[in-house]
Amino acid sequence: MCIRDSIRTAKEMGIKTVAVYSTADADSLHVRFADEAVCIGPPSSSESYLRIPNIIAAAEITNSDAIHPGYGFLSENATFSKVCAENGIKFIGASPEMIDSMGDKANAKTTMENAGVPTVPGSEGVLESLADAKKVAKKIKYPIMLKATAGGGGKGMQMVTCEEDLQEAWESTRREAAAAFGNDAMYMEKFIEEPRHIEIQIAGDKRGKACHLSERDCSIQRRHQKLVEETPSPFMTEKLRDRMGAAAIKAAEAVKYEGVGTVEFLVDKNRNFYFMEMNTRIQVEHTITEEVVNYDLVKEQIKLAAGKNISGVNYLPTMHAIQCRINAEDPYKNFAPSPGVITSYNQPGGHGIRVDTHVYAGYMIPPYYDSMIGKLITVAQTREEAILKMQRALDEYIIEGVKSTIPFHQQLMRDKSFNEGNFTTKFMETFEME
Ligand code: MV4
Repeated sequence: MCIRDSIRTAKEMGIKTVAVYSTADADSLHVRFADEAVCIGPPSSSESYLRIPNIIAAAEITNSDAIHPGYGFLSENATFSKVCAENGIKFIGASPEMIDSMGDKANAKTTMENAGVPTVPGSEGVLESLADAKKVAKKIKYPIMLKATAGGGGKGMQMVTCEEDLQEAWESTRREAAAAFGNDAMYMEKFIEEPRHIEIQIAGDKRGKACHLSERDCSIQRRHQKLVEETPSPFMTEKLRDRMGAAAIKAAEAVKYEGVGTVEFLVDKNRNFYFMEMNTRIQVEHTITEEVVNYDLVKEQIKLAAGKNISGVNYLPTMHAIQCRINAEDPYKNFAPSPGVITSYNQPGGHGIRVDTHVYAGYMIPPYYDSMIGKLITVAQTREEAILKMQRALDEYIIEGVKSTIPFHQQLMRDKSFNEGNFTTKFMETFEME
């Protein structure tokens, strides 16, 4: 994670912390703020942050009781969760069985359908053959989506508009899935036009009891990378939140989900919603939920891991929060990565502003990892005020030496459709920098 979130929370809870870092991250703030730090390898994440034996060794030599995996790297790795358990280290995340079960998208969908959670009409589990695909498509009618069961997050899927295109799509999507995931099993769904991406934060305990913490609207994304998240969703109604919240709890309780997680839905223009995926980790955008329900979700993770029971009361938003992801990318050049040294840095502050970051003036953003510089969050009584506050905060945010997504967010916060709450997952396809 912005590994610092968990260090901060742990400190407040009186828990000693150990940071792990690669040689590219020796100067990172998480290294400075943890009680101890262990170097786990060279810059390449496959030789450091993703190398399970190195992480386990770091835990062993520091006598660590638990590992908080953050939100990237090994946070949804079933093998890692298993190896932690085998070594007597508490993995603050999902069980290996849960990660595997929800990681197989066709299986996750069938599980949810059987539990009574709304899903998109489509194949029953995975497709057996091209002929099977043709039959299902004829029944649900084009356009359809072919999806790799091992995919997710937009990888290994293709929209098909007519039967003539099905064979080629079938072959190419399977080839891609085989190469990317080593698994070419496919399933099919009716294509939902211009959906919104709205997800429900949930928390579950060891007894299998769950509650929800309302939604996040993540429709502003580009190539499956989220740029802005907000809660409540401008598309939400009390009735829809009740229904989606109940469906998310049903989903969590059906699999006896333990810990915090997210149930992702597609929502169409008529406010029909459909289960899409379940995330078995804390997410980058958990911050906005923390702000509107006024609760530290990392603390909740640690408490649930220690055996806390869920009361069954749901958490409803009392405020409006927006998060802009500040990335080292050039929005004028198709969001091309822009690593390098931050020569000058000033971050915004004041009432209702939160900045979660690991950077500072003089910090070098290495080219090896994702390009997130930080997360800028505003909280206010209304959406309108949260947007105005974000405009002010963005104008105060100075980052020199690298290009950042700040100009994009500045333009977005003044965009008419965005201000009207009138946007879907297609929004970024037509957005252009001025
Ligand atoms: C869809 C869809 C339309 N219809 N499924 C993209 C990520 C993956 N989790 C599922 N995705 C989609 N599945 C059906 N039946 C459209 C998308 C989609 C999308 C979903 C959420 C957020 C952004 C998106 C961008 C393009 C496509």
